[in-house]
Amino acid sequence: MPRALITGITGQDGQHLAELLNSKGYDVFGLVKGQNNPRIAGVLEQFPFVEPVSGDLADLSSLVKAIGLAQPDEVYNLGAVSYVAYSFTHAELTADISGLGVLRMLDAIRMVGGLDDSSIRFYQASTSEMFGEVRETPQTEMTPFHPRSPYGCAKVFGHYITMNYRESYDMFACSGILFNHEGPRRGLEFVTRKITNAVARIKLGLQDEIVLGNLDSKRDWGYAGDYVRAMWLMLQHDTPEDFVIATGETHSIHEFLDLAFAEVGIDDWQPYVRQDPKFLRPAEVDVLTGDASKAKEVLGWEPEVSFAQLVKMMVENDLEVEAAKAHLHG
Ligand code: NAP
Ligand code: F7E
Repeated sequence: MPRALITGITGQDGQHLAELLNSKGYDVFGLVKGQNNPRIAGVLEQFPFVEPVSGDLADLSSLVKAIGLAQPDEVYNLGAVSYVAYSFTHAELTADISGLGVLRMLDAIRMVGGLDDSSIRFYQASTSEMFGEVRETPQTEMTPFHPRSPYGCAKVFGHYITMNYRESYDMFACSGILFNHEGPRRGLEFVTRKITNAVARIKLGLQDEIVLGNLDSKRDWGYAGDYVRAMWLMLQHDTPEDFVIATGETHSIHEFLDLAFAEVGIDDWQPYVRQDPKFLRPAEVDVLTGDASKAKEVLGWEPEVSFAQLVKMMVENDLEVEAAKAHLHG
């Protein structure tokens, strides 16, 4: 059976990828940071087939040990400080984990696998945030980078060091440049889930309003379940290459609000939405649109879930989750 090590196993993508690899017959190992932590234990309980291995992207020796224990054929490096707003107030931490963490993982693979060993295939979670202040639309694998946050800057380093180790040491190392992808497992701090969770709570009479920042941003939003399929396909390809993964459609936060509120029968959301400057960022990424033609041609990858289906899925999930919580508490 093939063996895979996933960093960021407790995150949105880690959970989807673990399920996908398990369904394909992999032995799945998940890098877990920190000491005994009830939150992490709670997540891992849902994935009994995942073998947890202790390790932190800030600590090279822990990564060497984790690779030694898991003996993976494939490593998916999804662990990161991934919340862009947080990266402005924790810039050094973000550079350390989301940037240098990639270098540490690549070095750990070389140390365990042998210096010229390309037998461990490596996936790096690169991001559309590297395009930032976009130089052209749509963005492809060839579009120059112009990151707009410490997160984007750290990811540019991770992207280039992955490319550099591929070119220098003949490693099977590649990056997926993934545009925003969401779903019921999305963290509550990200704008899509923040909206769908609040919409559900408003519908259930548990909350009065949503407080947001910049409503003018536009994103190319896809479904996380579709995107982890692309990660796996990239590591099954004959050669290590980088791929843009996106839907090719851009939608505004206004449109997201329209669909999410319509799902619970509210046509005019203006009375429920307030803006607060505390959610504005020092620098913003205004609009992103990805061109995933290369992934379609080379990997045969295409997204299956539409924008409207995504919003519906997230609102329905939050209605269920919030109703169950309300029932439990009284
Ligand atoms: P997420 O839900 O925020 O998950 C991040 C994961 O990283 C968590 O499991 C977290 O563990 C782990 N982590 C944080 N610090 C770590 C450390 N020091 N050592 C080891 N693990 C650490 O992120 P996601 O949405 O699943 O995204 C997965 C990856 O894709 C990230 O690298 C993200 O930057 C990138 N990405 C995401 C998107 C998107 O739209 N979702 C798009 C492009 C790229 P704890 O739970 O223990 O904190
Ligand atoms: O913000 C605006 C905000 O935090 C989207 C990460 O997964 O995708 C994600 O990064 C937009 C921004 O995602 C609020 O200013 C308005 O313009 O959901 P977000 P993100 O910054 O695009 C990329 C591809 C990644 O790689 C990242 O890891 O929405 N916005 N009001 C808000 N955003 C948040 N979070 N909260 C608000 O109240």
